[in-house]
Parts: sequence; structure tokens; C-alpha cells
Amino acid sequence: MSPPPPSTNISLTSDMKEIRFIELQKLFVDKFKCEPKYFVRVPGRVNLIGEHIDYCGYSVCPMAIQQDILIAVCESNNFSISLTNTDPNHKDFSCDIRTFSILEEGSSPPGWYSYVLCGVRGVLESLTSENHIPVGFLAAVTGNIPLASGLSSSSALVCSAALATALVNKVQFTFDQLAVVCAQSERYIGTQGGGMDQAIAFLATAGSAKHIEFDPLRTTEIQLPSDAVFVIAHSLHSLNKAATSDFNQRVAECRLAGQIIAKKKGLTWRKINKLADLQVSLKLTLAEMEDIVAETLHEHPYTKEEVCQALEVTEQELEHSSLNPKVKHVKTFKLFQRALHVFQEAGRVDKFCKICEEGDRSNALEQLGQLMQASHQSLAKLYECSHPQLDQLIEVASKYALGCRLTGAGWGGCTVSLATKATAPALVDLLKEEFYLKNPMYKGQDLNTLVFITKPGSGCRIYDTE
Ligand code: ADP
Ligand code: NG1
Ligand code: MG
Repeated sequence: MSPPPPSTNISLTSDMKEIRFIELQKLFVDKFKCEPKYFVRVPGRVNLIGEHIDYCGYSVCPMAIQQDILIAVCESNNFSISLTNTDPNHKDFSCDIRTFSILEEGSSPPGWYSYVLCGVRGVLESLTSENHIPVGFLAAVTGNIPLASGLSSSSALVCSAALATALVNKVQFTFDQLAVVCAQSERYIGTQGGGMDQAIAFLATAGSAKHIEFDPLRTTEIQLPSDAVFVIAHSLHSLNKAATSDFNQRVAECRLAGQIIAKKKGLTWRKINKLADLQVSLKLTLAEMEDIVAETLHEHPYTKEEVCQALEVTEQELEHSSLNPKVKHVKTFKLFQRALHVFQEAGRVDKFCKICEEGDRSNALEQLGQLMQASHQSLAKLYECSHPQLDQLIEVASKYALGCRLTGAGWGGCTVSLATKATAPALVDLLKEEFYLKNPMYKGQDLNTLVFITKPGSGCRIYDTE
């Protein structure tokens, strides 16, 4: 990375009267016997549309939510990184900033501190000066983003750790740079994600969703219709994405679909990493890409042998060119279904943004709702990343919601429903009565943390205590 330009968008403020700040400060002082120098706050996000396409190079439309990760931090006077968490399930951890490894052998899912270390590693790797002596830190962490539930608790933790590392090491990055650094470094956790979560964490603005495009990263504000209200609901089933190979298998299936189509079309298939690369090479529209999928791929699953034959490579070469370690054991791949979802979902994002750009129109909300509904159908049927409890939530919500879909990676986690100012409170009550109170998995948790109205929040923030 070239020398970082002066940081223009890191705001240092001292508005820290919230009870969470005070409690976190107390934990910090009790644990480390000194005062924190900074607080770093990074929000979670809800993706409104554009699911499982960021890692294919296609744009997405998320907004930041109010829930966040908050870290109190100060530099350590040796090379140690020492971490503590307000949640006693997340045990204290310490290591040496010069020698740590992110993942411990055999620990699945990864420990919570591994996400912190991803952020640290990202910043350390981006330092331009070879002579920089890394500075360790003491950090107390608290968070209220539901864990492993598609609202991006993982990236909020990675991004806040990266910010903390940059601060104590006195290195300046712009938020755009940090978004790119963290998108890359979160992959050390083992999942091959796109850059949506880290981009919205750093670049969100209160009051609007963002249209996020990749390669290179660009963001544009999306002004949602004034009557649009979004309701998030938890399916009561969580999944840590780094604990299974499902996520990486989808990434691999999309890559293989692109490479096989490229080969059939006489392109240099090894250069095709993402489905968006293929579209650029073929110079076709998204609708035409759908036709290409139907013409060139078959619906029944591809065996590994068939993929090797199609690309004229050995299994070993395939593993090297197209598969990551977590999916080497996978024997069959659904290429038709995954590629079709990606091109259609990318088309829905374009339509969603266009409707929002056109401003308040009589049927704008209905159209947005239909796109969200279609997105979910595709995720459930073509992408196979829904969960029976997500589907049940969506069925219950359909009485009042204009549209409802799973958000984030899926296989559990949360739904996001589009409602209006008038219908949102009734939708929340309906979900409480018809989903949570009738579900044996609901064990008296706080209903207001399981189902809530949300609005577009702001991106990360740094608070200087001095
Ligand atoms: P998500 O959809 O929320 O991003 P992931 O499966 O990607 O879910 O990551 C969830 C993991 O992130 C958790 O299992 C935990 O290890 C880590 N994490 C998230 N929030 C916190 C927190 N407040 N404290 C400690 N670890 C956290
Ligand atoms: P969650 O569910 O928040 O872990 C993941 C990816 C995103 C994106 C979505 C699906 C990471 C860090 N996040 O989100 O990039 O691919 O799934 O749209 O890998
Ligand atoms: Mg995550």
C-alpha cells in the first residue's frame, strides 16, 4: 500500500455519557489498572438486497443498524495484546503482537479473539514502513449485535480491532482504505467473503442505505422512500459461518460456474475469479448472462470429476486453481442454480436502487417489497441458504410486510421485512405473538432484542478520552 494520506474522516469527539461507555470503562480499569485512551464504535448492518453476490463482484445495498461493537483501548507498554469482554462466555485472551497466530489448530468455530486478531493482522500487513515496531494494546470489548445472525457482528469486531490497532500504532488510514484492508483480513478467519460488511461498517451514513460497488470500492447513498420502515426478526437459530464449509462452498460453486462458462466460450478461464469478471469479458447484460447459464450449464449437480474434465485439469490442479482448503472434500457442485441466483440477484439490486432513485412514487414500496420477496425465494430455492425457521418467520410476516427476506449469509440468523410507518408496529406485535411466543426455541429471551424496527445508522466512530 502507498503511504497513507492524512486521515480526513476520523472524527475525535468526547460524547461518552452512555451507560455502556461507563460500564466498559469500569471493566477496563478493573482489569488493566489504567484508563482507556480511546473508545471505538463499529455498527452491525442489515443487507436490504444483494445477498451472496458481493464475493462475485456485484453490488449490494445494506444499511448500518444501531447495534454495535464498542471497544475501550489503550496501548500496552510491552508487545502484548490483552483482551477482555463484558460477556463472560468470551474468555480473556492475550498474545504477543509480534508472534501471534490467528487460528488455533482444531478450534472450530474460531475463538472470539481470532476476529480481533484478523483486524490487527490487516493493519500490520498494510504498514508501509518496514522499520515500524508494532505497538500492542489492552482492550475491553462489548457488543449488542446478535452473534452469528447475519447482522455482521464478526466484521464489526474485525473492523473495530483494526481501528484500535491503527490508533495505538499512530498510523493513518482513510475509512475507504480500512474497509478494503478489513475485507481482506477477515478472510483469515477462514471464510471467503466479499467486502460488503466492512464497507458499510466504515462508510455508512445515518439516514440512508448505501449502494456499494466493488473493484474498486465505491459507495452511493440510497434515499429510501420516506414511508419505508424495516423490521428485523431473529429466527432463533444462529450459525457461525466459519464453523461450516457451506459459505465457502457457495463461493467455490460461483467461481467454478464462471470458469466452466468461460472455457466453453473460449476465454482464458483461469483469469475468471468472479462471475462479474465473466460478464465483463463476455460484454453481456445481466439478462443475457441468465441465458448463457441456461445454455451452458446443466441443472443436476456437477461431480468433481466432471468439473475436472470440463476444465481439462487434474483434481490437484483444480484444488489449486479454484478451491480453497475448506472445500477440497466437496464432491458435487450446483453450478447452474448458484450462477442463476447471482445474475438475477444482481439484477434485483439494480432495480431496487433505480426505484429508490426515482423518489416517492405511489407503488414504490410495493415494488421494493416484491424484489425482497423474490430475493428470498431465490436464496431458499437456488442458493439453499435459508432455514425452516427463517421461512416460517417470512410466512408469518407476509400478513403485514410488503416483502421479507433473510439477511446476511443465512442458514439461520435474521430476516428483514419492509413495512410502512403505519404497519411496522403491528408487524412487530404479530411476530411476537405468532412466531416467538409459539416457538419452543423461544425461552423467555427479551423479545425487543429478537424483533425490532431499525433505521439507517451511522458508520464507525472514534472517541478520544483526552
Ligand atoms: P455474523 O453474521 O454476526 O457476522 P459470523 O458467523 O460471521 O456472524 O461471526 C460471529 C462470531 O463473531 C461470533 O461467534 C464471535 O466469535 C464473534 N463475535 C461477534 N460479536 C462478538 C462480541 N460482542 N464479542 C465477542 N465475539 C464476538
Ligand atoms: P455475515 O452473514 O454477516 O457473516 C456474509 C459475508 C458477506 C456477504 C454475506 C452474504 C463476511 C465477512 N461476510 O455475511 O460478505 O457475502 O455473507 O451476502 O464474509
Ligand atoms: Mg460475519
